[in-house]
Amino acid sequence: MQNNFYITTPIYYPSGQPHMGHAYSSIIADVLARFKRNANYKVHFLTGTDEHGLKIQNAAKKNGLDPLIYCDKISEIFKDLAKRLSLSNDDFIRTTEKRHHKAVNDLWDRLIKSGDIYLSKYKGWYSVSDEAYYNSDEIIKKGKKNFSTFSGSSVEWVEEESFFFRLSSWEKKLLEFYDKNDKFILPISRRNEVINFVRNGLKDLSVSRTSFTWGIKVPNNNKHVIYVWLDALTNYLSALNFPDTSDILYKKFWPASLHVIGKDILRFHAIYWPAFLLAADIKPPNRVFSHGWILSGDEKMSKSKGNILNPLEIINKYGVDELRYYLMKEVSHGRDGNISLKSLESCINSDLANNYGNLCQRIFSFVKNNCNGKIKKTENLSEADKKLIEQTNVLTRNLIEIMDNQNINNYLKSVINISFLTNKYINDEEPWKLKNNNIKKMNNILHTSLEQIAKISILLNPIIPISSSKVLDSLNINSEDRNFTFLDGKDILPNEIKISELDILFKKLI
Ligand code: ME8
Repeated sequence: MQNNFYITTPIYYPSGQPHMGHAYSSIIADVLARFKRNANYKVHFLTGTDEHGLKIQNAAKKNGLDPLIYCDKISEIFKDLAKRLSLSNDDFIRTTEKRHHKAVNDLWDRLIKSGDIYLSKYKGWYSVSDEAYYNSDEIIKKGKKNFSTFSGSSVEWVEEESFFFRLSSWEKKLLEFYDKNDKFILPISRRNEVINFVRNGLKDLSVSRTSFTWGIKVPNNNKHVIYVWLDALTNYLSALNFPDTSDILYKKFWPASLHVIGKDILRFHAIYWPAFLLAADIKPPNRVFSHGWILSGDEKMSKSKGNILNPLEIINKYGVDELRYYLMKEVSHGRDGNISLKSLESCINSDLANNYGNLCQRIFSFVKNNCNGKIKKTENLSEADKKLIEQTNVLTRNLIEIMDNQNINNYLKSVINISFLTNKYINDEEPWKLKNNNIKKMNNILHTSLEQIAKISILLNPIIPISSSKVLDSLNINSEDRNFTFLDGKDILPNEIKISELDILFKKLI
């Protein structure tokens, strides 16, 4: 039986140009999607744009465009970003699509039928930039303006008729749900944060607005548009053709295996979303993984702070694999990470050019220049060969589990360490000195090195798909063999191999 894996990025607000935070969320999800495909899962990977609400209505107005025309334009930029980041998404959803409206209407109807929605009046704080309601104890006054202490965004006072979702009545059931599903929220620190928040008491949530029009209308009440977060979260269902629960995509992929999100949108995904779903009698997703922020200096990288490193400019200058590798290596699991051009360049030099790139280049050119591209291994491996293989086995032992906990950063550290050890082995074994007196031993060293390169390239494939594929192509490894079965001790390469030419993978930056 084939295992299914449904993974999503957040759907992005097309309120401005994409930035490094967007790239970061997307790359994490793409790495995990590719990893699961290589582990022989049937993967469905979704990304898209979140196009309703006041934030987008205001952005369109500022640009002098009708909201839909504005969204048509900016969502194309996000689609293009997905391509430029080498995302392997199977779908790109826009919340202005018909399939999405249908799903949101159905979810709303279910919540009405279950008695979880009622009409009242909202009086309180709202942040347009976060599209979020805040309690009075989460507000700080600075001069004449008020701000959320949670996000730092400015808030406005809102009083309007609104439909409410009975979130307060889901408090106990949510706590039971977290208890039963101890890995629903990762990392653990975020899980604790959510549980504490819920334990402190949940208030009913306003789920419609009447002071603007850009959104999905409440069924049978045109005065109200549905709160953009109830609308946006439903994208994960619409992309599987919900409400048709007999649809093949829905049957195969719901509940979602993993929502990748940033820590700023954790409450929406880990509290509101499972509550909406439980109320609508739909299974909640299996996991929400919350990553930290990309910082520049010590601040969150954001347009309003003017400290943006533009992902497209970085890709143009350094390459997409380089950016993907750097972000995954530099930022620790679930934590915030500081990025800079200086540390990007030093990471490219140390890990990609001097370590993995150098390993591939030195062995490929030696085999090409001295062995006519052909190597045959004999059975009597040396102690040094065996030691390297054993060290590699130790380092790869827990890799699947590490990735199943979304710890890409630790995964990469182990993989790059294998590359380092292989370079060291080559330096110690000096195969070039054996050319005239011990061809068999030299061939074994070269074959062992190529097998190591094959393993490292398969392991790096989810992170640097373009460069690692070049190496695997040059090793003439079929695409269906580029999977993790070697982790059970199987060799990847046959005893006798012929390699093809390999171009320089990574240029060293001076
Ligand atoms: O939140 N570092 O969209 P969005 C890391 N439409 N991640 C960052 C970041 C930074 N500096 N800045 C933003 C939304 N992000 C909603 C999602 S899902 C149903 C709806 C991350 O475009 C942020 O944490 O504001 C979030 O995960 C994602 O980018 C989208 O942000």
